[in-house]
Amino acid sequence: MSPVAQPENEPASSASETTVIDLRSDTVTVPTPAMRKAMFEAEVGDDVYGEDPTINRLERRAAEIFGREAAIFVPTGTMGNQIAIKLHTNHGEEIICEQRAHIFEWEMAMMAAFSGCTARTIEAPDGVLTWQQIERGLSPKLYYRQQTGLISLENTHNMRGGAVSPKSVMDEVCDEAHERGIPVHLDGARIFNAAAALSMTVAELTAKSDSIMFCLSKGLGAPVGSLLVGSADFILRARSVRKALGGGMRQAGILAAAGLMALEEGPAYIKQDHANARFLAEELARTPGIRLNPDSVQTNILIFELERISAAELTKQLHSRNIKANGVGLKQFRLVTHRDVTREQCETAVRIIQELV
Ligand code: TLP
Repeated sequence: MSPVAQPENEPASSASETTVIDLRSDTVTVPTPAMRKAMFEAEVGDDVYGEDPTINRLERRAAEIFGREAAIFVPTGTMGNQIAIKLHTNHGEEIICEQRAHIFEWEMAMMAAFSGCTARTIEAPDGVLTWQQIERGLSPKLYYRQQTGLISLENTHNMRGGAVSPKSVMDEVCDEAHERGIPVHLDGARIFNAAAALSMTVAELTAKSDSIMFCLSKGLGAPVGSLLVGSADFILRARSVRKALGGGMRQAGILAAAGLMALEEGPAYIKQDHANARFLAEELARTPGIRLNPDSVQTNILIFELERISAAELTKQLHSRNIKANGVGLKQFRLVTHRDVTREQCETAVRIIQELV
């Protein structure tokens, strides 16, 4: 196997940890002192035997919040998505998803490697995949055509600048898919951001999806962990697939304790993250050398086009000024706000980006 490169955006060794402004992702938050205390005090047991009381509490609470029968704690969003894909599909089927969906672009081709499926991608530049678009990608029900095994939605849509899909659009996709016997999975890594932007509960917003994956370790601020939510039978089967993937984590209640705090208290911080992203968007939209429609920024992610400098060069220059941020295309750049970045830090970041572009 040929070696592959390490990320070019490894922290500059000269950067002082205390002054670095990290806008690479909302995955970078560190646990709060209260989370660390909860982790320290967590009651634990062997979760493969179902005996970790903190994990059991987290799973029950997640199911309750989403109005579903059951939930399973998984180490990563990727594992949650891939378990769902495995359970919903058969080898040789197609999965319909948006062209820049995380399951297609960032999950190591696991839909093929693990579930034997190919992606039928559909481009939705605004990040909102509608039934009208999906319908064109459906396989005809003919014995000599590979079949659509699953439709996967992503809300918010990461690589489309944190775009929010409204409930009406998701509901229509689910209704039409279900009429044709096709299940719908929701990559809801940032579903709490979507719900906050729409001022509704995650249970309302996701009511018709067959399964939902959401991350504790993004906007909610936990150090580790995601949940897959669905029917009791689906989650029981998910336990076997999680074990097969090496995701049986034993005394992981120390992680679930932080996750519980993130689940209960994290949603309250999201509005602030959105306001900070809006601030960045408005400032950067009027910066020469940057192309961005500020109205497209609805949540905590901004993606904009660079007109003069490459994304790799901007990443490098920013590093030397103690700001971490990444490109998501040759000239496409992403900034993500989160709990560990303040308005003042956003102001500093804007000033430095304006100097560099
Ligand atoms: N996204 C990460 C990177 O992988 C791009 C990030 O920094 O945004 N679904 C969506 C929509 C995601 O954005 C991510 C992570 C995942 C799934 C996977 O979560 P993890 O990283 O926990 O496997």
